[in-house]
Amino acid sequence: MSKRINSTPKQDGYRMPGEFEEHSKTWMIWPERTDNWRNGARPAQQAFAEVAKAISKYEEVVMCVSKNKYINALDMLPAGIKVVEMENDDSWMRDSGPTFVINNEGKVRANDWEFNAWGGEVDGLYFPWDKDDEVPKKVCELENIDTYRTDGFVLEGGSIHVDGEGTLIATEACLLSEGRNPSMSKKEIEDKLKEHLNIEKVIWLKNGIYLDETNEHVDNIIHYCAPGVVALAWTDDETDPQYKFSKEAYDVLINTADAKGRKLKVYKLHIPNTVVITKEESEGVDSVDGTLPREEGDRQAASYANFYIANGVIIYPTFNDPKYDKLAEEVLKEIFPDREIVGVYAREIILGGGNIHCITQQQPKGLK
Ligand code: KQY
Repeated sequence: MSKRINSTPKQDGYRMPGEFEEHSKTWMIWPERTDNWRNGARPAQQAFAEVAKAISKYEEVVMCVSKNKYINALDMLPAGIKVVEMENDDSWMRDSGPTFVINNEGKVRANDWEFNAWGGEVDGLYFPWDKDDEVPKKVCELENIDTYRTDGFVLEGGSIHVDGEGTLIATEACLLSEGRNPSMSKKEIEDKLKEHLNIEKVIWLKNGIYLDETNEHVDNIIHYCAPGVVALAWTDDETDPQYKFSKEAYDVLINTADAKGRKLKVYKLHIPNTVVITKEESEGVDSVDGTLPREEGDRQAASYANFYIANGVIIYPTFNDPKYDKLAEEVLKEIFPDREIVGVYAREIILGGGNIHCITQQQPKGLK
């Protein structure tokens, strides 16, 4: 049985490992809400199945599915993927799921952050979100992993990236947003992150990806690839509003030492040509009060930085972009010469507001 622990990971000698450290498995949630996913969520389910299939060639994947969609998911997923019943409000395991931590003996625990659908009553993306908020507890119960619950402190896993060696990168646009922890100062938020992830230094970027509905999660603009190495979403087009965001982030990253005093090596990952919602795509989404509308012509926050590192492989989003899909693959090959680089067509995922990193959550390999 999993217990709730009243201290903090730091006090107990646990730290959040880098995503590039070895995993025991990947957790995902099956998409189904028709006010976010078009055409009864069927195209999104196919895309999620492709992502799960690609990862499962390298490590175990567990797909959490509501009671209603359990048989549908079983039918659509290959036999090697474990399917477990778990109620949810949507399918963003990076954000609603647990953030695992590990100690020097290889024992694994997890942070169970308070989740409020990216901004609660201020600018949250749907209501209610109580089932999502229970996901970490249920995942950890299945794994017999003890948790640290942060009642009163809201965070999503996609709003942080760590190197596992003391440094965390986040955006001010997200972590200091009104809908998360408005009564806490920047310093208080940093202190909380230090206690719960066992880091020593936060590198603050101002913004993330232009029009990202999560208030600009960091995992859409950068990816920690190894200690001292970061991939950054980039554009050379100075007239694109993204240019300012990426240029400012670049300047911060190349001019800030990490917790170990290292200078960061920054790789630029050019964003794809602008992805916008078509009329047909917009019409396929049920419009519901209190949920973000999906309008024809809306620009999507598409970025190749939203890839996933699994054991021996990088799973990165492609957009059928004749130029930049290939360029992203080349840059990723240069960054990760020892991993395979696998692209999965991700248009249906970005139409829901996120990408491959946002729908996956790694559980580190422990010794248990
Ligand atoms: O990008 C993410 N991490 C999640 C996006 C949530 C979108 C909900 N419509």
